[in-house]
Amino acid sequence: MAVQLDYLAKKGWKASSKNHLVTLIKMELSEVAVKEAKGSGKSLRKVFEEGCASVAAESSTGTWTKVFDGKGSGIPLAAKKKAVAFDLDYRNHMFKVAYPIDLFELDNISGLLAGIVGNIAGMKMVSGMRIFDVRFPKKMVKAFLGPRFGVRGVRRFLGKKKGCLLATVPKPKIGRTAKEQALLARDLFSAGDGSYEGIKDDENLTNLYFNKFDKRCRLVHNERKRAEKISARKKFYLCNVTHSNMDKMVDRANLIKKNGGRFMMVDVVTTGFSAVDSLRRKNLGLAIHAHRAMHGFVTRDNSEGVHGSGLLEGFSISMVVMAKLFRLLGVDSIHGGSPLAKMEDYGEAVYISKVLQEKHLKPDKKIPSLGQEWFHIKPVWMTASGGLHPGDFEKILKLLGEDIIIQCGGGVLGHPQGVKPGVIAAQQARSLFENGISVRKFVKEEDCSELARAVGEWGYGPRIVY
Ligand code: CAP
Ligand code: MG
Repeated sequence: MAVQLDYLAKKGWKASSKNHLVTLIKMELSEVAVKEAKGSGKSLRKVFEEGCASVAAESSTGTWTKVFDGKGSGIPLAAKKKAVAFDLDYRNHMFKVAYPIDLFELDNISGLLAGIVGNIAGMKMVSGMRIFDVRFPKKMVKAFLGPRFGVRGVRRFLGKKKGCLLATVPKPKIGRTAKEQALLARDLFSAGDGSYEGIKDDENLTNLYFNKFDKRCRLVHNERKRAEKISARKKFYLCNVTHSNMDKMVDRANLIKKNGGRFMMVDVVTTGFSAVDSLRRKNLGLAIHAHRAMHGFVTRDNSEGVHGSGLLEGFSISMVVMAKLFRLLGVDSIHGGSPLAKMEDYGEAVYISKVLQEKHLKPDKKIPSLGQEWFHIKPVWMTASGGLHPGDFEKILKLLGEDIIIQCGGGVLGHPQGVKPGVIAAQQARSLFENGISVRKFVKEEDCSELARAVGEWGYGPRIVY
């Protein structure tokens, strides 16, 4: 689409951190665009520039052709408030777009995305695109509450001054009755030294005839209360309120509160930005645990270009962007991958933990990124999950730090000696790390320990979820 190149900033132009929202994009030109260029004698450089300008136009005030620009046309303001493409990297086909924030309703994520991401993946001249990052100016960050509890608030209500949190999601992911899930909670909370903190619903466990939400909520929280009394340690249950009807989610959240719960779990991608924003702004008094089910259809791209250089074949938005959006919207913890789990060839998990927890986030040296100032927005727990087992804890804690929830399903419930030994293996792995003792040394000396049996079964490094 030929547009006036006034959607292209002059070389060397820089966005204002105060008045612009900035996106970082990689874009591949389609065969149609390349062919057209060859046919019209245009250089590929020129076509790339046009493509960047088209993205800026299409995602702000422009369209594919000149339109009526007389009185009442809106053109003068459109020209003033237009986005511009800048910092073009002709080799890797990367570029940035700067949007004046007057283009957006400051506290409206859905509206923002309809602008900056809305139509651009549909452009004929583009054959692949990835939104690597978005950087929000202070005025927009200030429009959001961010997490109500965050890392410190959760530590406070759990009475857990330091160290990571351990949780398990029942596997099979669906199959237990509410009563059976409650009995599993009893095993998790009582095994070993009683220090295992959490149980979580799986992302697709909602309200099923054999595992009704209200019965599961009541029975598992009863086990939590029982365990807290016996162990004098606080526990948590990430109880999944997910539903496409907000009223039902609020009813479920209130039932969690009635049972003395401290967390609700929400599948934030399938319920959407509006649901998460509304749940946070209702201030229901519960920490929000965000599961990212379905994110793979947004964040995944198997082509070489996903690392910034090389050809990009798909259309995607990075987990870095998703993590930023949900931290802004106010979740207290979110699944962010793990340095060892599925999709880790992106090498993003460590940076995602920084996106979630640093106040003055710098761009990453390897991942195309923009950094972010977070102002009042609290740090968020990073949940590391996906094929993890006690043999992984040492590396994960070294790389991600201790403000994380390590979530093991099969890695605890699949222990060769059973569930409670699986919990004990996890407790041993955490305590070895906290005492600076190498797992390999321990396993060699204590070859009959539950941890040694777990390592004997799974070694070190995650089991890739097939
Ligand atoms: C992980 C997951 C899976 C895990 C846990 C979860 O999601 O959906 O159930 O793989 O099972 O609910 O934690 P993320 P296991 O990858 O988005 O964290 O430990 O058996 O892999
Ligand atoms: Mg799951």
